[in-house]
Amino acid sequence: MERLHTLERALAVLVCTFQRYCQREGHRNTLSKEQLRALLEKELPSLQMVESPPFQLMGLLDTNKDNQVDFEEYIRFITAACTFFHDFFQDSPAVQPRVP
Ligand SMILES: [Ca+2]
Repeated sequence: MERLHTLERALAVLVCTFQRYCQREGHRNTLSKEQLRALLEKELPSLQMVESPPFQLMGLLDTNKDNQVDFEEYIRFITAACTFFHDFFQDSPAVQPRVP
């Protein structure tokens, strides 16, 4: 596989993380409340300390009220998280984060 650049890797991680948690059970293209909770606990533990609990967050993310978080709803959440991180690191030195 050709080497991915930083933003390409970041996009792949965002998409693949969503898909990995969706495909564990149930609907294969959406996140249930339990899958959202698992994703947040394992992949975004630092954000949980400042955000609402997963079940409240589910109510905010699930804009079409089908009790699932689809990819578009997930990306809206990622956009909000990126904005939070941008604001948080606004005055920090510009250093590339380490991506495993
Ligand atoms: Ca939904």
